[in-house]
Amino acid sequence: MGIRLKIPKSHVRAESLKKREALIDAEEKGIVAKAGLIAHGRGEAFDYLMGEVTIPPALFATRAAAASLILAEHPIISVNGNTAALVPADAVSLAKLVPADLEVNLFYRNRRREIAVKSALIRAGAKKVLGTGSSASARIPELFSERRRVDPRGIYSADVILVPLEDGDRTMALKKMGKFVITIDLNPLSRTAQTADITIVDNIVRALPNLLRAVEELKRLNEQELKGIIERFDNRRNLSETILFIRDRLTAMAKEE
Ligand code: PTJ
Repeated sequence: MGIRLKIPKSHVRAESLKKREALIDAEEKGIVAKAGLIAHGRGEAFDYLMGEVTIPPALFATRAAAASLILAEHPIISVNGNTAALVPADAVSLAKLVPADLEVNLFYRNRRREIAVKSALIRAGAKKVLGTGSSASARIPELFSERRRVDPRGIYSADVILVPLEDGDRTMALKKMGKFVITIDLNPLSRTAQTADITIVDNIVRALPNLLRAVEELKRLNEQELKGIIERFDNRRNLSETILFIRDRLTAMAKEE
């Protein structure tokens, strides 16, 4: 057991420190991979550059993602260790609202982690979780990491897949299978961000609650209106706007005394 930090409420970085503690705790329980802690650090750095807030291009992408999930015939939410540690309840609520199935999909897969991630989702209220044990019997072609193991009832046969905190290889492989891929990734330069159909460049702790709200709101629209939202969205342009937002923010900060 590592050293536990007592975080004073008044600490300027209290929220960020709490998230770190939650991830360290989840790593000890087998939910988060060791590399998940490193990945979080990279995410934090990008979050810092954006001011740790949801920026307008992220909200725009969130609406397009919500419309895509609502229109999907067989949507799946792929859950890895960091997602299960940071936002299990939001992932479960989103799955219920869309409705979509939840599937455990791990880069660093072993039986202990599969069970730990599935249990975290069940504790958060999930009734059904795909992709563990013998149910991960299908394979994503041309993918050699453990991420290739998927559930035939889930990712393998899905049309729209939400893959938060992803590695680039699987996004590319899923695209080759003809899937529509939505990702949440704080790094607008990552291969995943650049390859997905819709990239929400935001911290998953803000992005999932926003996505929930967007699905709730857009569910009232008809099919044509939802298709219009997706057609007006261009991922390349949105990523460019994100990068320009960071540039402008840094330029403004550099000019401050
Ligand atoms: O649980 P597993 O075994 O599936 O492993 C998960 C990790 C995250 C270790 C694995 O997928 C991995 O190695 O991912 P990468 O290639 O490091 O990519 C993770 C991406 O997520 C990076 O671009 C980070 O900037 C981004 N990221 C990290 N934390 C957050 C985030 N994006 C949104 N919200 C975050 N909180």
